[in-house]
Amino acid sequence: MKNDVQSEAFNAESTELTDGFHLVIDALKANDIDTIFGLVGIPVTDLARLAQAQGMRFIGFRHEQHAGHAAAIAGYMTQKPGVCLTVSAPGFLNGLTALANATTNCFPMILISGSSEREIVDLQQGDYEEMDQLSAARPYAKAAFRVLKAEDIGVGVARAIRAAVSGRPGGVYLDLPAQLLSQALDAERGRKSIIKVVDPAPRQIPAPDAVKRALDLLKSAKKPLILLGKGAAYAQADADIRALVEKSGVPYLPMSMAKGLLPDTHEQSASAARSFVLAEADVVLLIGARLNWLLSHGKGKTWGGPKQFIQVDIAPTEIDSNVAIAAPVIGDIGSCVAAMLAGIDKNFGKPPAEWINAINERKQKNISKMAITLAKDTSPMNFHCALRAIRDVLKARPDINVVNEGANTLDYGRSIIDMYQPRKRFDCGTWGIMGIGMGFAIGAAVTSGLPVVAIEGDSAFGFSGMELETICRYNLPVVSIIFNNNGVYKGCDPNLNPNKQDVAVTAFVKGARYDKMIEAFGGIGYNVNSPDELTKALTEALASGKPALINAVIDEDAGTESGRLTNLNPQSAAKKK
Ligand code: ADP
Ligand code: TPW
Repeated sequence: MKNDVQSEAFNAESTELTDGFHLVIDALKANDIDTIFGLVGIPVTDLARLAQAQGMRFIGFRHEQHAGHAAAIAGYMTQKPGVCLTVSAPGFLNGLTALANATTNCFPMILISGSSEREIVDLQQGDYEEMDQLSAARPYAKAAFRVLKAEDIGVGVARAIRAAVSGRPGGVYLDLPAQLLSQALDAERGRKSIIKVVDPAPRQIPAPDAVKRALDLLKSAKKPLILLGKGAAYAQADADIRALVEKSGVPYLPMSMAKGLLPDTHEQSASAARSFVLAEADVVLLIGARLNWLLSHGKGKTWGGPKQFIQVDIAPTEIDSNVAIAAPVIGDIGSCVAAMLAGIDKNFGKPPAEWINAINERKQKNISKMAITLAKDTSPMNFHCALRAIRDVLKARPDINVVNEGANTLDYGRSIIDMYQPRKRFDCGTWGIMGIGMGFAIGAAVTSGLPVVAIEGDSAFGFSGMELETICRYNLPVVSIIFNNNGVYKGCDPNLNPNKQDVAVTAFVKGARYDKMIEAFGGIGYNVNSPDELTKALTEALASGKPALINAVIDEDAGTESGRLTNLNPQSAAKKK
């Protein structure tokens, strides 16, 4: 009988071989991952070629950060990790921002980067694009793995998928050294090493006593409120969430990316009375929303009088992270909401009429006031009339994905543009990051096959503007609308330099024509100065189904510094004290 070493050598000579490149693609495909967002170079060009040859889509970007954002938003939309592929060191670092943003926002994605020779990196002998990428990724990722042997690729990909989507979703880094990719392996052994992950995000059923405690508290409330976060949108428990809201009769507020989980026009939406309900509510049920800065950490003036919180979340350590949570319900949102829904029968009752009437009164007052502001056309346009024009066009197309970033453009956009379907609004999220625009737009268009309207501040757009070429190359139905007010926040700040050297720190070139940028790549450009022109351009661009960019000229004095976050600027905060 031959010993193992002899049989290994014999097999290698006589049987079919595979290699690291093939095994990575096989492992991704075995787990139904059909798209890679990335940017090629040593050592991953052949990996991308092979992916394409094997029937996967490879969407090539001009900068890795945007490929990473595309992967992250694909993960958020589908509950399958979006995959981003980069080269080593600089390419990896460019992608790392997106990975960190995905982790912060609880989006599942996997950043796969090629890396240089381990022996040289560890001895710091100066390899091409040398970097200890695994150590660099670890603090910014939910998990980070390196695979050194071709036969471990199946395990590496399986662990990355599980880490990305189970529990609280997040970003995972997978380090693939160049040597691994070219390592040969007996094909049969390779095939056997691939793992098809079974139940990657197992349900986590809440404890019945936790559900009862939550329902008892909700039932006892005189002024209950439900707050839906993007975790609730991610969970894809749309029908049960709607039923919970409707059967309980409790008014609700959607966080930015949870808009559309129930249509913004729903009669129980308290969005138009947001400050009022946050200050007045006595019991607040949080579903997939954290009490972070976006909710003033659950305390202070925003939250007014005393209140008790019920929090539904998959992450037990989220509870009590800012204020005491009276009734935590830990589990996946689908299971938690279903369990709560089962406890809401006709004995549960409805919230007191005084509470509902008080909210409706506020809503009507605020809506009428806002209608007057929105109806006013200004020349040049302000944020309100430009957004009204967009809102009215999008009303007829509830299937359209909306990307939104900037300061004023984001803050006004969030409140003026209504959403009607879940997981259609993608924005700066938990970090308030600029630069998600074109990456999210491409990710959303590729993933959904539906049009995208990206509503962008001119500064925000600048972070990812070169991806217009990517949009045109893949002929994606993305219409970017640039709110061009000549600068960051505003375009009319004075230059404070005593010698009048340079322009103001917030200023850009005046009268820039962003529409010309897309024309350079064969897309359609529009330059608009009025709401009517904007309506016409957007309608025409959407009808064409082609890549388009609308340069919307906005009054350079219309915005405020930092949009609605003025109070977070150190100087303004100091002045207030
Ligand atoms: P928002 O910014 O909309 O307020 P956050 O990102 O702050 O939302 O909160 C999302 C929360 O949802 C996170 O705490 C996360 O743990 C939770 N989450 C995400 N997916 C699920 C899920 N499937 N089940 C339960 N909780 C989830
Ligand atoms: C990665 C800081 C917050 S908002 C903003 C910047 C630069 C742009 C605001 O101007 P814009 O919008 O887009 O023209 P508008 O509507 O007010 O005219 N770098 C990163 N992220 C953030 N958040 C910043 C800088 C910032």
